[in-house]
Amino acid sequence: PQNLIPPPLPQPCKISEIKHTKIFINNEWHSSLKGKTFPTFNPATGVKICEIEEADKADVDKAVDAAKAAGKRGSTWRRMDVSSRGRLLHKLADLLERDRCLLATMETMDTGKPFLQSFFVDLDGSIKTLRYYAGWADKIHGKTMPVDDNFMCFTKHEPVGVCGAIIPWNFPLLMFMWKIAPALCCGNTVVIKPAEQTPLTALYTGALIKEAGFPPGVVNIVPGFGPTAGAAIAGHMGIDKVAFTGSTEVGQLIKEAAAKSNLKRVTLELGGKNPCIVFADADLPLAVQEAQKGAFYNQGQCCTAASRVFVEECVYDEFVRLSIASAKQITAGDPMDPCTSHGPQVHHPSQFDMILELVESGKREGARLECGGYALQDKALFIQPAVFSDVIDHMRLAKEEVFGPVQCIMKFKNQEEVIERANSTHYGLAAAVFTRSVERAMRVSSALEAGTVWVNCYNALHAQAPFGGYKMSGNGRELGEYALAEYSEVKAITIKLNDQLT
Ligand code: TXE
Repeated sequence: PQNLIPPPLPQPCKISEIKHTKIFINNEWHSSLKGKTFPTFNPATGVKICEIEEADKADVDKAVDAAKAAGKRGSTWRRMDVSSRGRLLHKLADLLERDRCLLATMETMDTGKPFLQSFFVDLDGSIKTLRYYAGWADKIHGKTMPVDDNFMCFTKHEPVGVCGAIIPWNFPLLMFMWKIAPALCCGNTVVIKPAEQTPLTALYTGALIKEAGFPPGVVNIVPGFGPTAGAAIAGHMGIDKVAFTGSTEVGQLIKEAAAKSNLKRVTLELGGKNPCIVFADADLPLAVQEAQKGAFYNQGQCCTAASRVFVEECVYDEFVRLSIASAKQITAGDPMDPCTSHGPQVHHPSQFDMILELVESGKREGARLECGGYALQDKALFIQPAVFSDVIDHMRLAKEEVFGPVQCIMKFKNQEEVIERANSTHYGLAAAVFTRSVERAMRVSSALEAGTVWVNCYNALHAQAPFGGYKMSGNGRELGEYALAEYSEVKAITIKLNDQLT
């Protein structure tokens, strides 16, 4: 009907000044104890946005003291009604909705991701994660167990205590929420370190946490570097659990530091080399579109990136042809422009160089670069999306996480062979299957060694569904009901009775 005019697209806001650049402890803004700062840059222009106060070990100690005090027995936070805890998480979600445009603009400024993606994906996911866990706050039940003899036994789920979190730069605000929302809904307190490349939205959220009414010390934010502030969290004797998202190498360091300090609980969400399998009976245009979304979304900087696309022999040439045509239509541009779908890589020079290096390695090793794969000269950190065909399993491109806009297409002959090849990696985060056969979809998704399998879709993530990796892609699960177990201790209380309960 004529009167159904679509609403206008959201537009970025003007941000003239970044107000929150300090360390957030006890709902207050603190300067770095060592007096150090570090810059954050806009990757679309290469221009410095501002200086951030740098947290180091002593600042982390201060934050842990605050978190411990906020979570101790008898504190306001521990005495708070569970339904009020849920209300606070909803209130924080309300404030994110109020400041959605500003937060999306800030996220785009700091990461380079296209504004509409920040607005519709990162902000939407952040708000939904908060609301999902807000709903859980008063539903974290124990059980009653029938036990032998004259006893009664029940379990109580209690907070773990101070939860440390170390997050990456690809989805700064969303990863912040994936960590704090389940931690808070289970009654924990938090010390969280944003990535040094992208601290802005985390710090802005500090102001919202205070405005929402969380008691001081419940959430503390320590911007800083990995080997200093990050390592201080992983090895801290006063932190009871650490949740990490980042590289597999650093994940190993975190687990080692946790083991060598106080055996704190560890959850890890690490890298992936995710297979995306396209059978000849698939809806081919859909498979092309989704596989490419999987490869290029967020400039390829996704742990779930579809970095090994296996295509059945008889549709291989057609799939490659359609993928090239689709990739060539992408024009990288100003991420603030709502029409842009592909922005620059995050300001992380070693990552940028590594992507181009892997493209070179692919050419050297005999893969066929069909299009893209070069830095756009006149622009800061832009890379034209690349499509490689004829990629063979032993090539670096097929084995290493590229973390950039590079699609690698490989050929397979039959189902057993492709399952074997898809699983022959140390990673096991995500996988996808494209087929019209339900039988095949079930068989292949059962055989794949991955924490998530998508059927006829890609990157379909929901706050309600668990997310995490098999093998070296991680330990534990985030999101969904499963995450609650990672943020709770279970206490069994056994009561001696005079007689058996009948
Ligand atoms: O990651 P790091 P980098 C993968 C991806 C990418 C590679 C390297 O393959 O190419 O990792 O990226 C903190 N103790 N992913 O070097 O270093 C760091 O400050 C404690 C996958 O940027 O792992 C940041 O906050 N913490 C990924 C966080 O770890 C340390 C997302 C991630 O940085 C530390 C990002 C230390 N010793 C990269 N060293 C995903 N799973 O989504 C660093 N850190």
